[in-house]
Amino acid sequence: MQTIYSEQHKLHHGDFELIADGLVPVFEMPRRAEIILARVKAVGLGEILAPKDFGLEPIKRIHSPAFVRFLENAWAEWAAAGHAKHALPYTWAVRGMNQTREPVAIEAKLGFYSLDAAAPITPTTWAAITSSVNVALTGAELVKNGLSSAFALCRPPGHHAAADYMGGYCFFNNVAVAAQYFLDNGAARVAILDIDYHHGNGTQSIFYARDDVLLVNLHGDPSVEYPYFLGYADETGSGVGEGFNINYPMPHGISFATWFSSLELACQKIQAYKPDVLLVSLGVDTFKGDPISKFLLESDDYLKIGSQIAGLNIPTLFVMEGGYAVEEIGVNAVNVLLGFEQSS
Ligand code: OKP
Ligand code: ZN
Repeated sequence: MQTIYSEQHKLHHGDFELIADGLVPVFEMPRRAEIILARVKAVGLGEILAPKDFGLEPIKRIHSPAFVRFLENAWAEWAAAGHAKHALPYTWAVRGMNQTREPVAIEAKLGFYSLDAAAPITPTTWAAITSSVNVALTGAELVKNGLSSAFALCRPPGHHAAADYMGGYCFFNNVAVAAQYFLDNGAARVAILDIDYHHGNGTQSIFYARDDVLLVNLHGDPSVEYPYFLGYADETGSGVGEGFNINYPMPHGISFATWFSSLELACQKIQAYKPDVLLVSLGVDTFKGDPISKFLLESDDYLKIGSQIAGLNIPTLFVMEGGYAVEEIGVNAVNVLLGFEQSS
């Protein structure tokens, strides 16, 4: 399997994120991608390719022009306002406040275009987030042109980002942009399987009213787990999209066997949909050693996940999302790919 990777990811390295304990050093760091790349090389997974530059048009098929403009200019506006530390939001428009009028002050724009304070913007974040989308799109192009699989080693991740908001370490929704690219280049139906520990709220909100994308999410129960405000089982899609969004929320501490039975159900739904292509939002924060998650998967379990996905026999693009047990992230992520290859 070929891997698409760009060194540009290193240009995004926030200093702090806000969690329950206050401002803490970011969990989503450059070393994550470096460890995965090292493991790809160590096992000889396949060729490693640099991304092509697809420009902003494919991004604007998913993200609003105003949001794209905000991200492009955010650091310059933040610096012009006299701030030197990395930009984080701190005020949000909740029920009853104006959620549609873009404010002028950059401090307010940050809240207007975000879900939380876990996506710091640095002077070079823009270069990293555009390269991450290009990594996903390059993988999509390879699969569109006939490869049976590819691994987009994206960083920063994307599945919490919606059409017009960032959050949860995510800025552009890499997997959603890649899914749209397939649809714009000949695919009639695509499926997205999101196995990151956290619900992919951004991907869900982007495709919620559509029937050309089947989205299946396996994740921690949002009543007790981030992102808290989306990801329940009764969210099944709207309008023509009714039935094309499927959530499998699971409680903290569940066994791999229970988790895997949800994966089997997910695969049945995907099989029945008969997609032209499958995209996997590949998070390995389901690992027992993950510092911010509460599932208990072990490294060998990831081989079985890859094997199960290979059983679908659909051209597959893996798109990297989360995983914060940094020293083990390479083994865990690449085990999914090895399990896939061994069963393909
Ligand atoms: C991104 B991805 C945990 C606080 C959560 C944000 C988590 C973003 C996860 N105590 N902060 O889905 O891996
Ligand atoms: Zn996650």
